[in-house]
Amino acid sequence: LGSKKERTLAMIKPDAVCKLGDILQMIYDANLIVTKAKMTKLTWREAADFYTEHQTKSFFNNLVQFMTSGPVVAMELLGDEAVSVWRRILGPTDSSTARKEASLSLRAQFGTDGTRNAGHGSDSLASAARELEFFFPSTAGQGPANTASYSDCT
Ligand code: DGI
Repeated sequence: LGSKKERTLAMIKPDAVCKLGDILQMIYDANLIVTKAKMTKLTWREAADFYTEHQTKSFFNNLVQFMTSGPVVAMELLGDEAVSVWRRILGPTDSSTARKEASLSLRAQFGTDGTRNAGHGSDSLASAARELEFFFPSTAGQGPANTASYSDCT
């Protein structure tokens, strides 16, 4: 009652994929459920497309360079207020800023700076819808069906 189940897109960036176990523990402790997961190496075009809203920014090339430097793990997380809960787990965008806070967020623990910051989380339900469709398209293409998902895991 009063709870709002949401789905959000969480992504473990190339610098933190080795910490996947620790990160899954944080997700579990926050009462979020992993309903879809995929490890993939983004092409330049895919990363640029994912971050298209930042294409005019000075840091865009560094961002895409970093995001294509190794595999990422994309997950659909389900839970009460999943969008804001996951963002809170991530912490501030810049990992150096994150480390100045009292609580050790994911970015404080596993990131390095403003570019290499360990993780991504959708910033709204609208972004979540777009970003989930990006990694887990509802219209399956070639290869194994990508629609496998727990219905709710409750
Ligand atoms: O939603 P966030 O990832 O916390 O932040 P965002 O959507 O504003 O930016 C997306 C990513 O772009 C962020 O995770 C890292 C990079 N970025 C954002 N602002 C800066 C930046 N990188 C650098 N180097 N400097 C910035 O000011």
